[in-house]
Amino acid sequence: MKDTPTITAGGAIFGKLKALGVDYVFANSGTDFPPIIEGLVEARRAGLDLPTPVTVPHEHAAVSMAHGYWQVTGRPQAVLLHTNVGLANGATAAINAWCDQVPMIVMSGRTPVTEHGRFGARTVPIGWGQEMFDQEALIRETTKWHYELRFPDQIAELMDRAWAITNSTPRGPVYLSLPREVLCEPCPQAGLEAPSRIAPVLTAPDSAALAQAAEALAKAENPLIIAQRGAGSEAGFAALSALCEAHALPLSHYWSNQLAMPLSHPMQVGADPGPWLAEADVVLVLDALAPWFPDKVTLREDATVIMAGPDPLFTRTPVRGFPAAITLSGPTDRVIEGLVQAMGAPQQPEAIEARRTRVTEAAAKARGQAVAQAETGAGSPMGKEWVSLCLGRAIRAQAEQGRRATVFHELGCPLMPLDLEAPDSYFQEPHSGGLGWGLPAAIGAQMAHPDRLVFATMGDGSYMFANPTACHLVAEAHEVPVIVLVLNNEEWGAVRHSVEGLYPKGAARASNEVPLTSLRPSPDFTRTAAASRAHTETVTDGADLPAALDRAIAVATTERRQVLLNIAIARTAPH
Ligand SMILES: Cc1ncc(C[n+]2csc(CCOP(=O)(O)OP(=O)(O)O)c2C)c(N)n1
Ligand SMILES: [Mg+2]
Repeated sequence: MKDTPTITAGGAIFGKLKALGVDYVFANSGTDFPPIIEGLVEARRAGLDLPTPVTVPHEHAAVSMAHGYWQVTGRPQAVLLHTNVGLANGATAAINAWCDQVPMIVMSGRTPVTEHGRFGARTVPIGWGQEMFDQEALIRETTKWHYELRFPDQIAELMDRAWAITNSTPRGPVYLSLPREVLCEPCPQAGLEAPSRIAPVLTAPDSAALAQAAEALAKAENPLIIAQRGAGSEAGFAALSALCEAHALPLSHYWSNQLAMPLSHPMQVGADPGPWLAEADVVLVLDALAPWFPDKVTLREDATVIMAGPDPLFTRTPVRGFPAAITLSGPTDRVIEGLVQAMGAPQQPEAIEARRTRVTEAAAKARGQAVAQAETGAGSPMGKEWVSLCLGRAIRAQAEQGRRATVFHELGCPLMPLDLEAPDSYFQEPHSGGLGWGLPAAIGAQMAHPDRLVFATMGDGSYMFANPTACHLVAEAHEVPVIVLVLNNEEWGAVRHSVEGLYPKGAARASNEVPLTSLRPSPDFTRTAAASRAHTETVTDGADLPAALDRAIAVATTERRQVLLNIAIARTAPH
């Protein structure tokens, strides 16, 4: 070891991350960072291949950028935060990543342990002020693995372990805390440029369970698939579409935060599984945390429920009582692949054709109704569905010119009227709902795919939760031409709906203004974005929206500049 060249441990981490396939380290620095910053420059000088460090002026945004990047690439990124305070600011976004099973390596400094006499020891009062007995506790429940670095020469091995665990089924964030004295020590360069020596664990469904599930689905008269988190990959998406086509299996996108099949697929029956569930004899629940509303849905007594996905029982959720007669455990695309093989060619062709006709008609009717409903909101102020309809049309026009698009939705553009086709064309906030995810996740996605059209659509409340100034700074600094649509109803509509839904005849609903939900006077959000030199417009009339979207796309693609449209949305009655 004596003759091996060394590098400051704070910089060694970057070299190893690059070797693990990390392109970006989303960072928010502090007094724990001198050995990281010094080490980074040393590592550059030493010629190590390094990820790009991104200065993100809020930790919630930093973690959410890593989240969005993973969603469109499948490659985990890293986040580097400042001690306990930075970690606490990033904790909500870690809850989101945990809920969505998004892999990432989260790190934060740990205030120096020593008070004097050692390089890196405490120098300023925050060295004492930021110390905790158990800093990892801030993020323990939302990570699969967490540890504190003790020795610099363990960096390469520990990072391999962190990477393998974050990528193992079910995926999820991991955390490493980094005491300043350790970061200051020299670390051997050997091993830093090597890929992981540890392979992630990818589970696969049990073959007997697959055979049972395939038989149940093949014999079912009224099967139904509920898919909430997509199909796992492009291959899974294509395989699921083909499976549903071949066997005439209807699929509902109930509270889905990703697409599992094209919305125009004849077996795609929309967001409400209610009427289908009432009749269903076999239900395949595909990676769905909460596949229906137990207070409103009564399943047939003889219904067989198949729970499938990376963690079909969602073992880290304390209370979840949905039945699961058959469980299929594995990455969603592997489960689908297994089902395709186990089901083979369709049996009972006559029954399948009869069902195909029935489902196709119902699906087409639901699509027609979604468009008609969206068109009722074309006035001033607009309905959210109208914005979706216009955006979907703009995206289809761009697709004809060969340009792909991804929509991020956080109380923004609802799924159905968008009528999207591609597997990674849509992401909604995780079911943990830690608001402020949409805009930074879209920026992370756009960093991965600079030539794609990326739309961040969100409510006015969600926009403010996103630390917009921090996000616009990153978008400008890294030339990220994200198109932000703020669907502005000047309120926390979802909170008001929740009050009025629980107390339909209550005092709050009868009052002029429901307390604690108003966001009036509404700030001029165009000025927030214009502060970072975005192209901005306010749109108040639905008739003006298509042209405004065209201008937004033109600016994003030709000038490569971020855009914000502040869109006036009507306050609606509860859903
Ligand atoms: C971090 C966080 N704080 C608070 C909430 C509670 N919450 C859920 S929806 C919502 C309102 C969202 O408002 P907006 O984005 O304007 O959408 P709208 O409902 O008005 O369409 C709030 C505050 C949350 N989910 N996450
Ligand atoms: Mg709102």
